[in-house]
Amino acid sequence: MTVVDIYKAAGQDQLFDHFDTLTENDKKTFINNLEVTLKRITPQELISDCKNAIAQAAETSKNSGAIEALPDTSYQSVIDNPSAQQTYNELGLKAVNEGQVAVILMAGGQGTRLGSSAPKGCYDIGLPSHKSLFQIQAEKLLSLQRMSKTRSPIPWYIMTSKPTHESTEQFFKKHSYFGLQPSQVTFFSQGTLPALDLKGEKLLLSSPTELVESPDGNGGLYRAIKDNDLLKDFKIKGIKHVYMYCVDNVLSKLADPVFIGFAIKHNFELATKAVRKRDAHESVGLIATKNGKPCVIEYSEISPKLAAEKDKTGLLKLRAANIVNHYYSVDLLNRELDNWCDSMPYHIARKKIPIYDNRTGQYIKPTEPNGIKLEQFIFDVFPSVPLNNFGCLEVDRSQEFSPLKNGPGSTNDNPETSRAAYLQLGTSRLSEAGAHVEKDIHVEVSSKLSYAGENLSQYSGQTFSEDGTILE
Ligand code: UD2
Repeated sequence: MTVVDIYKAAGQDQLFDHFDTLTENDKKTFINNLEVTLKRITPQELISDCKNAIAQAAETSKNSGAIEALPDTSYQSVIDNPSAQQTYNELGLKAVNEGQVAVILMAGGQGTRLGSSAPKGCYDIGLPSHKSLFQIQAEKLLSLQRMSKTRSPIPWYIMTSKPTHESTEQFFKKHSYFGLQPSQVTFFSQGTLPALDLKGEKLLLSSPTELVESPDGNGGLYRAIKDNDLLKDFKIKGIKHVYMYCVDNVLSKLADPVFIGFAIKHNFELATKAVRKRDAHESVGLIATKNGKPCVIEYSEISPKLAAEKDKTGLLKLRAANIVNHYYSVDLLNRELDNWCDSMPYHIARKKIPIYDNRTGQYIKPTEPNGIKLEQFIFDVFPSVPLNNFGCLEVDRSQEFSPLKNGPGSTNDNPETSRAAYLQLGTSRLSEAGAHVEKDIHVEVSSKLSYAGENLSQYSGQTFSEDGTILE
């Protein structure tokens, strides 16, 4: 069967309504693009995966019977628990010191809600230093390397996507990797998936020779790890522990020794962090169990009733908010990666998708959702791990979670809230170290100077009275 036959056999004749008007060269380009997509997924698989995803989304929001909060045996809090925090921190710092820890950053998302065309990591949240998210994160690695006294730089694997790859690499080169060794930073790209019409039956064109394609979700990470052979690199480098996180959280503690120590101490092969939900309908996934297995119920698929349900103590029944900070042992990745790549479900998102109409030759920018984008979610592998092998660590929201999701001036999770959270955290740590910071004064404490509040005693007794002071 030719490529055209394969697509037509899957009911995609509409893709070729304009085929005879194309030049020979454009015909070749179009066929080649279709062939590349076939390698990722056939149109038949795509349509059946989409149908399953539509059914699954309906089922999750309707049938929440088997969903329960995590049992206490799988859930621990380090809030107001300094002794546990210290025990875990020491174990984690030892692992970092011995070069056993790598970091994977998911940076393939397109900051559509943020309203920026550049990769989110490039975003300037308006700090006095005007540092980008990428720079703040790079500086956390520098300070953690110093604190752990490791001789081997922490490997940082940055997953990009087609829309973010080039500009992300250029940004790091332009800023000389923010002081990191270029060899410790690896960029790798995730895959893409074709989009479909609202019924999930017809593929869409973005131009006369291209399908509409978009990044395959942060769950595309597993296939990207496999396609880029990262497990081989982990083996060569002696990596045993992987910390994965979300680019848009300015407070994320890269390679967090407390979190890694928590997993080591309890022999968890998969672990995640949680903070208390802000309110019943906050747009966060909820860490729970479904039929006795660990899972995350995404905010876009949970029923409003279950999201607001309270337990007998009067607190929200599901209140462990997912902040996209995950831990994996390399042993688990070695055992499960292939199975995860082959078995992960898809999720749908109804979006306004710019398309090319090949009957009229017009490019259309819709004002209403006109199509479906399919994506995979990174946490959909959680149910494949037994509950006794899974840990959830509750951390202090004010120290670890302030996501940048929405544009300036929006209600929450925006540049203003990210900036305020970062400045507030640094200023409170400075005060705790004995400095005197006057009322309403905020000091930017660089992440290169201090990873988690250490290294600030040198300012004890000093008064800070100028707002926006920067401590590098
Ligand atoms: C994510 C979580 C959600 C919630 C919230 C907290 C998932 C699936 N959902 O929702 O449970 O806790 O964050 O802030 O994790 N990304 C890629 N490639 C893609 C799509 C996303 O790398 O194709 C990255 C993206 O760059 C970001 C992270 O994954 O670092 C989260 O992506 P998002 O903004 O799409 O997730 P969100 O906010 O809908």
